[in-house]
Amino acid sequence: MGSEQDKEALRAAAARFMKRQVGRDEQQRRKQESKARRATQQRHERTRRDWDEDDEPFAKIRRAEPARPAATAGSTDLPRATVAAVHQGRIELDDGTTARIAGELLLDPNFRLCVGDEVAVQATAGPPRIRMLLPRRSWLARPDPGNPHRELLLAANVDVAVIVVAASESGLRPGLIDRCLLALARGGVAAALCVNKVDLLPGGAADASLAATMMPYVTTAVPVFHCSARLGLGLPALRDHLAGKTCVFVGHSGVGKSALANALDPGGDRRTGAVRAHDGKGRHTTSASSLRRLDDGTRLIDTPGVREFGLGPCTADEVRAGFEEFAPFVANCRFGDCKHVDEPGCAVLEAVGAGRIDAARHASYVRILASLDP
Ligand SMILES: Nc1nc2c(ncn2[C@@H]2O[C@H](COP(=O)(O)OP(=O)(O)OP(=O)(O)O)[C@@H](O)[C@H]2O)c(=O)[nH]1
Ligand SMILES: [Mg+2]
Ligand SMILES: [Zn+2]
Repeated sequence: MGSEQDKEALRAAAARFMKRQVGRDEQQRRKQESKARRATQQRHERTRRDWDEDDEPFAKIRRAEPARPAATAGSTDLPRATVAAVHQGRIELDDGTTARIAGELLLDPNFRLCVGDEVAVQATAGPPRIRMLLPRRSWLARPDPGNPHRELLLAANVDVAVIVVAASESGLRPGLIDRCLLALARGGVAAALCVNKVDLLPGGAADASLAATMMPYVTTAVPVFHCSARLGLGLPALRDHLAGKTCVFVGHSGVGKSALANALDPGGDRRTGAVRAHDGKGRHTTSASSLRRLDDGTRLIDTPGVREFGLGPCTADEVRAGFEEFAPFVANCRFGDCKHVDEPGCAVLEAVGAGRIDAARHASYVRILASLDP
């Protein structure tokens, strides 16, 4: 048996050991965490590089709905309104009023409103109170730049998404169109394509190079509109197509989404951005989504420019189904599980070689397939 002194020394040593041990365990844990963080970061960077020539947040369309609070008592009989803009602490509604969110909804950490949301509103002595969010039919989201685990909602309850691209001497970027079409098809939102700024082309809306680029889309079920917001070209056809629906304009910054919304709604006053003279690129001017209601009941949602469209978890089969012009050929591929990338005897590749399938669309298919998570 050791003396009291020995016991004390032993206790001190044990404490030191425990401290060291805890330190080591803690260090180990931190190392593992930071390794995992680095790996995730690298994976994200890789995915982004694969996706995109640029490096900006991307948008997603989803059909299912994020967590939503239950209706509050007595709110189901209240009048309905649509959210037109979301500001700090106040919500603009499509009837022109400014509402506040009821306290019980604010307590729910999952509660979020976005443009296009349908809400039940209660009149009060002060500003009207939003008491309930109705189920969303569809929505468009993008990652929150400040928090990679969160999404920012851009628009909800959309019937038609108009993918806007701009005509220019440097040509269109069909990569965005193809990914966007796939994302919309998966999210159950109808798509339309609008080539804006045709006034910049030598041949205007009838330009030969424009016709060639858009040919693969003209042969699909997606309606294509050639417009100039500046000159008012092609707008009546676009207006007719959108009549009575909730529509969202999506696309790169500077393609003229706000200009188109303005041209379709001459009474509105949305700002459009000046294009930088030295490189012809648009400035980001629209920083938040907003909805406007036209006289015929059409609702137009203008969104900030995105540089990319992510697909979320998407299977190779879903990608293939999105390229419907491949369908007539796939039965003739030598292998039943042909991916139509580089397989021998692939009838799709033969059709590309023979000019029966657009080569740019096929290239875009291969890029999208390669960017899917394994
Ligand atoms: N030549 C030409 N220029 C246009 C046309 N439509 C828009 N522009 C110009 O393109 C620039 C960008 O237009 P915006 O409407 O701000 O583009 P946006 O897509 O809303 O851009 P973000 O809000 O940044 O996403 C502006 O300088 C417009 O004047 C068009 O039909 N022809
Ligand atoms: Mg804009
Ligand atoms: Zn094949």
